[in-house]
Amino acid sequence: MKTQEYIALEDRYNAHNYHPLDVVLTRGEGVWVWDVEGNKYMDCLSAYSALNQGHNHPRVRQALLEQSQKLSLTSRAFRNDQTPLFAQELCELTGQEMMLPMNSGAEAVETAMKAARRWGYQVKGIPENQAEIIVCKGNFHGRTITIISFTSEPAYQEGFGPFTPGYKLIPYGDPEALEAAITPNTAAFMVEPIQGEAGVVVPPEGYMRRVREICDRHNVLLIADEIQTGLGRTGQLFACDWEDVKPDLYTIGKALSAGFMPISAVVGKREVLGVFTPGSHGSTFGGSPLASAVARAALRVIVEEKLPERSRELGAYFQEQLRAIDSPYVKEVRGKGLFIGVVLKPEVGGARPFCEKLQSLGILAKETHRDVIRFAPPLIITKEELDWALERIRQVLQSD
Ligand code: IF1
Repeated sequence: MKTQEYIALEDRYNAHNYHPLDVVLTRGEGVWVWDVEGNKYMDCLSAYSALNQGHNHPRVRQALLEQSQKLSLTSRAFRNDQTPLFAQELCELTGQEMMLPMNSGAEAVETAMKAARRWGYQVKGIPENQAEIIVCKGNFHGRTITIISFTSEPAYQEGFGPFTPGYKLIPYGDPEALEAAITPNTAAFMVEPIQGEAGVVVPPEGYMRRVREICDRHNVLLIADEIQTGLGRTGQLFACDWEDVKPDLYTIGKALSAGFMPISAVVGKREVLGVFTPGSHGSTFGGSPLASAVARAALRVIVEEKLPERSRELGAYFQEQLRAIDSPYVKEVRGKGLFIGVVLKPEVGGARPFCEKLQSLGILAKETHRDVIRFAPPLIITKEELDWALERIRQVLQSD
């Protein structure tokens, strides 16, 4: 079948909740993907950072194959010999005490918020049903009804009400606004250390450290949503590490499976995750033996292939080279490590045509918030491959 036939099928049978680039991919290896016509592209999106280890990483694939031949799923009604090792290895790697495995990122976020509310009632002593969670404008934490209840993006909410109460929105990057919003009923502050969907927005230096100190002073939990920024993407294992901040809970997902299947988790303090009792929360597939084996391999690759260090070094080079491009269209290049947004001037009229032009030159990237081209290639990328991409990015960003 040809590209247009696949697109026609998808248009007819798949709900139109996305507007993808018109490329139909059929194979991936490392930073490269191939479409059904045989064209080769560099993947500079990495499935929104779910592919930090690259497509089809051989070691993770091997773990998937081996485990799939032994035991895929038990449900958590029975125990298995993979989940405990996944839990231990994740806690040891992240320096946390306990974890709770789920599937999607949104589920990890829901889990963290349930933990925070219950902690608020049982440990902090918030009166029943009064717990508040503070979040930031421009946030992206997922698509469930509760999560879109506190989005500041009207497109994510339209037609989906009524919404879940108990949330307060404050400006991002403003510690004073956090302090002013806290009440005795505040259970948690949930924040992305760098906002992804908002267009790779890096907060002012010292923000997370100030936030940590304010949360400590008011006995408010700090939940860092590192589903996109975590697991090496920004040049540290977690973006919080840039300021030596340890949150009470991390939400992680995406690259936790190296892109093989949906795997997410909340990892954090025993005092908080300890509030869950049998029957209070769960998931059929969360922490399955298959998922656990895949996640263990995905984490090993992050550590052994030094993906955070690679992201830091290559990201600095990539950003420097992008900033050096003399472009009439670019307003700003921002980001940390290989988590980069090229912000176009508003009068340019949007990043989509630039992404289409990049596609025609063999680079897949995606616009975000109309004016930002996001570059987030797999962290296994080499300098030579980055130079290959830069040559093409220069062609697109320089005036013709
Ligand atoms: C879509 C964005 C990225 C996330 C953070 C939780 C989740 C995400 C910080 C939920 C998910 C995604 C999902 C995807 C596009 C995407 C995205 F542009 F929308 F914001 F990555 F930048 N927390 N991010 O970034 O995780 O439930 O999807 O596993 O919804 O279109 P999920």
